[in-house]
Amino acid sequence: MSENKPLVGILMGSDNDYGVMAEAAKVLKQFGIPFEMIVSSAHRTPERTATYVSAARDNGIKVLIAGAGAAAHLAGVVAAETTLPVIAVPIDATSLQGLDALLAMVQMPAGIPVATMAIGPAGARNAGIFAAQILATDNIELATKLSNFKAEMAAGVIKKSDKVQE
Ligand code: RP5
Repeated sequence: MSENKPLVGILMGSDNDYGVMAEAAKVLKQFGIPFEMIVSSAHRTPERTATYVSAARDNGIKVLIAGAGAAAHLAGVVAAETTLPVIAVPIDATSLQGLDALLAMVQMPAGIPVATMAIGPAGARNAGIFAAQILATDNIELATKLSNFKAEMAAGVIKKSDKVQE
């Protein structure tokens, strides 16, 4: 994997989404996956979004992650412009606590799929892991890193279980 050429593009609808979407970035860094992040809104900057996404494949991007809150149509708009896999992260940005974004993302009509994660930081983290899993389908080195990650997670659970029995 080249360290410089981004394989994952992370879009977020507002700079206010950064705190959550940084979790996806952290995971990608952990797995040594090059990525880029941009703020681009489906409704405030529609042309910027379309331009970035429609060029993404030619620019070497393999997976797109879109995080947004409120009436969160960003992931759907992104998916409309590309045949790359799109992972959606609903963000808690309104008094509906992310349920609005979750429903907007998960209820895509037939023909334009997006893979919708959980609301908030856990969803962003899972988006990073899911992107890594997509990239690992033809990358044995990355697949090994993911196996080790799962083994470490399991060991952590067992260690905590031992503690509660003490
Ligand atoms: C969405 O609206 C963004 O993704 C953000 O989560 C939400 C609110 O945006 P700001 O008003 O905080 O910029 O487009």
